[in-house]
Amino acid sequence: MKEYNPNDIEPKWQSIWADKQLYKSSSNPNKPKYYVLEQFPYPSGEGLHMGHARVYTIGDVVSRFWRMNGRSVLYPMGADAFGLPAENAAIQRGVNPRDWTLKNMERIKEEQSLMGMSYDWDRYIGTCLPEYYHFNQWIFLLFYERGLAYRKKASVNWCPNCNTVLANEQVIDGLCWRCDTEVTKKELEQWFLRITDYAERLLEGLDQLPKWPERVKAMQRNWIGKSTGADVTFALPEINEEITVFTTRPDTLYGVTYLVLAPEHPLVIKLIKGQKQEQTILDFVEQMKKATEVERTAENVDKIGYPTGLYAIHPLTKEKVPIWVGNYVLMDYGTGAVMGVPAHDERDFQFAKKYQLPIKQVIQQPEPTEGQLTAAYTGEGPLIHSAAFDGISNRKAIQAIAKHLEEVGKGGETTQYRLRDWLISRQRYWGTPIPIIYCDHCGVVPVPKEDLPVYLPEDVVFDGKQNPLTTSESFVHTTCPQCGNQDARRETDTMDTFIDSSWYYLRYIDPHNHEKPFDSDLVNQWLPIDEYVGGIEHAILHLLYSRFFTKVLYDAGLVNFEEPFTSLLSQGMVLKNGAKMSKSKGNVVSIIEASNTYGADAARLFMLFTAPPERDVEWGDSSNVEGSARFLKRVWRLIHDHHGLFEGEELDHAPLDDVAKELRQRLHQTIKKVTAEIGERNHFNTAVSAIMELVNEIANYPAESHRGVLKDALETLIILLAPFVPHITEELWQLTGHPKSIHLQPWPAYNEQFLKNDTIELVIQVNGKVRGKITVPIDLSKEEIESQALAHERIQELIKDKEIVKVIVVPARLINIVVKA
Ligand code: ANZ
Ligand code: ZN
Repeated sequence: MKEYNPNDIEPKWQSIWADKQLYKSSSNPNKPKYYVLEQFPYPSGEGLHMGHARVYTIGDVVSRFWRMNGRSVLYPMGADAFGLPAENAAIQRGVNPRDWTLKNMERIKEEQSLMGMSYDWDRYIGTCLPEYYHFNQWIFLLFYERGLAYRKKASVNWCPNCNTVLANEQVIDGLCWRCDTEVTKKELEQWFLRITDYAERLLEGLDQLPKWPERVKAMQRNWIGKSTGADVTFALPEINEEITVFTTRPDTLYGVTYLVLAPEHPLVIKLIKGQKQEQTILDFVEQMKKATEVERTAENVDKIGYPTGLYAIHPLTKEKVPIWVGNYVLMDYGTGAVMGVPAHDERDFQFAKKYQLPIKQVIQQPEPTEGQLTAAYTGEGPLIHSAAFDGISNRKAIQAIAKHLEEVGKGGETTQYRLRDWLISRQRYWGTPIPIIYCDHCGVVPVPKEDLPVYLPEDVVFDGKQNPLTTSESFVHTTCPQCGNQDARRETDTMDTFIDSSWYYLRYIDPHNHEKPFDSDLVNQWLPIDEYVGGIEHAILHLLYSRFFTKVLYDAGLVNFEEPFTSLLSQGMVLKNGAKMSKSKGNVVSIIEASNTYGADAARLFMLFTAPPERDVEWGDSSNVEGSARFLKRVWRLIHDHHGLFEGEELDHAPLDDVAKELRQRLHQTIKKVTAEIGERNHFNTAVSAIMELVNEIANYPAESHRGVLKDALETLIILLAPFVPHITEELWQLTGHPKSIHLQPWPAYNEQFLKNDTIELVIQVNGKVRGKITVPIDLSKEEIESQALAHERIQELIKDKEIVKVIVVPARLINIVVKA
């Protein structure tokens, strides 16, 4: 017998599969489709580790399973190839970002192949290639035409270390998501995508996604942050203006004792003009513009404010309310102005205490305290000091007061979203150039679609001090496509790389199309994606942007579905010594190392078997994976021990004895279980353990027993293992005399009839007490059961002197013999 040596058979089969293009996908009208996708890797130059391998292995099992189950499977791969690391490498090592990235892309492909992945490589896409980013530009222009891409001067998050603007999502606790540098603010003309127009649809769409983890949906809902409340308008007769505030609590309107404007609020300058505090407040405004959202609004941050000296008129009481400017009010939420209700809002309470502003209670507590409130009362209760609304519950008052405001023309019900428009401008080189030209005569001019792609220039300077695109004369200077003005300038910002990943799953369908991003008919055939495998870190950004893109493409008539991902599988991490594998922690087990040491099959099996896919897996020391390798050796030996079966041995046609029937039953139960665990639940771990139990059964099967059943069990075992461990099963399939690839085999079906037991155990009771057991054929008649029970040796002994009153047979359970002494 040949020893099991993964280092021999794995590379051999990988190259045969590649030569034969075994995994090439094509839509077949006779087969239902199944689209499996994993989030594509980032070619950062660090190589792939087992955390990556786990994602790919999960997707690969799903693809192989559905292929064997008669689906037309699409399973593509690519590289998310634009972004900062390539550019930083260019700066640090003096290499060309493109060469560096392309080299890393090749390396990743090789590493993925080492794991035995069944990708259709003909559909490979790299987002940094002009044939891909061409259509980033095409889609940008589509957004522009539809009024969904616009430019605006904005105070943006700025990372002084990366020298770039960051989206809100890329600022984590006030730090740059990449380099942990403290983020500051800066005013720049920036391009935005109007994702806020889609806030409600993005929210509602989540309800149509039952196969998404609740946790991910909750994170998206939270990010979109819908609030219902009311706008309330306060008049400023002295300067003939008004201030509108957004509140979720119109029920507290009679408790307003002051207003607070965000420092950036456009009215601030007008209000403080000529006031004593003018300069102090202007300085404060400047200071606040530089601060981040977290610095201004975190709970432990001191509330700071200045009175403007002016008053607004309360819309219902007509009382004068002082107007303040304060750090804790943000310009880009609601209206940038709030009504201060210190009695019922924690922040307002702190503010009022600090600046000795009046506190007016308008909701009654269940047990009223003596004198002043010592904290904001944020609970429910009937209204007090609220004129005509006194006595009604504050819940009811929310609507009642909003309605009243609408009647008197001072506001009304409204909805706000936390979601902000998507800032996509990056002052960086390694990204898609935004296809816009600025002309002194024509203004902002989109590059005509026929002039795309706008290529990334090569004649640029990488010194880390400026946007390299601005250093390319040949790029910046251009001719206006509208008026021919030769002094036009190109936009030098590039697009956020999240644009690339917002539609790549559509490009896989039609990756070589040079006319348009994709053919709509083809895309409509394959999408939505049936299973999308990826990390929880993308729960908000990537998944929200992709859903947004899909809805815009839907509105433009380019796709006929609104949600791109039907089912989402968020896999857990692979840990090493309790920590996430990462280069900085020095605990990485690379794909190359694992496949050399244990073989890809053993590594795959280990990760699939150890935990359900959503949970973390501890890689541990080598003994863990060696357990999986031992199991594979055992299977290898088992097949070899019975090689005679596959070499023309005459099989008997005798009826099956009990042992053979038992194995057959076990086999069919295993098929049923494995099929459901993979196909319905993605529980690969329990599927593998069911197969392991089957191996034990087969190993214990007596060699002299029915040989046909044994052969069937062994062949089926190899097929059931094929999605998990594709190399060893391919080798064994060939060794057992099958010329065609196992990966083209149909998935085994189970037979309902064989699942059932032939015999059944029944309990015998005498006067309700258990006295014995009998095993009878499952279809035995009641009379037969009764007579066998009465013939039972021990029972005979017990009832011999007694009178039998009656015998009760409960089918499939028991026989109760009722006797009289
Ligand atoms: C009066 C009030 C009384 C409020 C009360 C709350 C409790 P969410 O739920 O997050 O939408 N607010 C409104 N715009 C703001 C801004 N630009 N910056 C900071 N705070 C702002 O929060 C809405 C509440 O946050 C609003 O309701 C407003 O305070 C404040 F007992 O108005 B409320
Ligand atoms: Zn022009």
